Amino acid sequence: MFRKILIANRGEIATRIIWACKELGIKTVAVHSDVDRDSLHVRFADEAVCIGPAQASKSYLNIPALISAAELKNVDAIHPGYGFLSENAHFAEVCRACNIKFIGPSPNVIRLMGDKAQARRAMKSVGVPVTPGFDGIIEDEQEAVEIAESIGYPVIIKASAGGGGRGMRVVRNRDDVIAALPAAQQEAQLAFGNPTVYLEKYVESARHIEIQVLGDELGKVIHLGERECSVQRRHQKLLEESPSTAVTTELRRQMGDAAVKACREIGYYSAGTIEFLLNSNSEFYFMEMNTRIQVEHGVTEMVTDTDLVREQILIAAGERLQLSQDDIGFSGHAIECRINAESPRTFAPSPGLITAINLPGGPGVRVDTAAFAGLFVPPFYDSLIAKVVVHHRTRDLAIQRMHRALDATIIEGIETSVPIHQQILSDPDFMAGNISTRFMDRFARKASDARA
Ligand code: MV4
Repeated sequence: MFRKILIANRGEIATRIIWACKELGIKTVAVHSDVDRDSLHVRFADEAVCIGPAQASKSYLNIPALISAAELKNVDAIHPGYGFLSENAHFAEVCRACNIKFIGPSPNVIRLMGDKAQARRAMKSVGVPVTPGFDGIIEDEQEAVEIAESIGYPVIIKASAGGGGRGMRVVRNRDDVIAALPAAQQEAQLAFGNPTVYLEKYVESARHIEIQVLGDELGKVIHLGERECSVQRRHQKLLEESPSTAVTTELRRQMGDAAVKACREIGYYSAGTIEFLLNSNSEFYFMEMNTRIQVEHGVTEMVTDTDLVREQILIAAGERLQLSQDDIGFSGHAIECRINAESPRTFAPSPGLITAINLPGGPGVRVDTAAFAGLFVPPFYDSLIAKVVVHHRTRDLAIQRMHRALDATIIEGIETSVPIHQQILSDPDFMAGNISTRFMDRFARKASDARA
């Protein structure tokens, strides 16, 4: 087992990882930028190292500074959290070369899944459903039109190096293709330094359903059911839940089996997520694989009574997975609301000083946060400041519990997304479980109509 772990992250996920380490009796080293000197993750870790100025490229993304800190403090492993270097295959390789265990899957798997066109091919070759499409990359306009017409409109142009919606264009006819192709290539070049794009059939008004997996280094893989992540705005998830109102026990088994089979075939270990599109006929298609612990892992932990970060650490230490598929039960319903420091109207970031804060508690309420009264929320990083997660026997009860929890969530000094969540939870379509990736567009229209 590891003696000491460095956490290459900040905010709520850094504290979440420290909690798991404490329960395992593992010492922790926090790293922080200049502006994060007084952060909670620094306070709760056993040791801390300043790794650079505020700008992430000079601190939390600074591989030499992180490795120096790891060597200085003589750690056995690095947990990358989510974001930052968590899906950087090069960083995982550098850790390996320095004899520091990277808590995540192998560099090769990170690299494979980071290339979305390659990931699609890999999934298809092991029998995971992908949408009809073209397995090569697009060379020119004429080829794009030919392929689009052979697939049949609508099709979607995606960046190979992409993910999270950047460099993506939905096209519905020949003219669209001609206009969108260079735009998508340019956007991909700008965002990822790689203009490569591919084409596939566009699945209309689908749900975003993702399957949580755990695999060990001995080849055992299990799944922990789904998370419903369709409530998103501009590819930023706002609220997640498990189970999905669209997933039956049988569909969960099918999607879970597909995810497990895929992970076995690619030699996946650690925690991971396979994202699927689910259409209204209950047909599902591979979208992307996330090779990290995700923001929304807590909803799965609540319905399956597991600790995914603890499992990740044990797996990285080379232990065999104690959990078997038959041990995984799904109990009740969990919902997570992401509380961001942002304007509830414009969604613009709202950094600043938290002058007062009250966080909810009581039965079935979990809050993951590194916020406190007196914290200055810096403008340099992601605006997520807290995750309120509730659990109850049924979805309706979980919604009521979330209303109660958000009513007690008082954050003064900055604007937050709490009011958005209160509105979403009161929306008739949301309450009926009638959601798709178009939910927030309809929601925004309804809100502006109501104001007019
Ligand atoms: C799709 C799709 C429909 N059909 N692929 C969004 C980000 C990236 N993960 C891929 N995405 C999509 N891929 C096909 N073939 C629709 C989306 C999509 C989406 C997916 C999940 C949640 C919100 C979304 C919003 C717009 C588009």
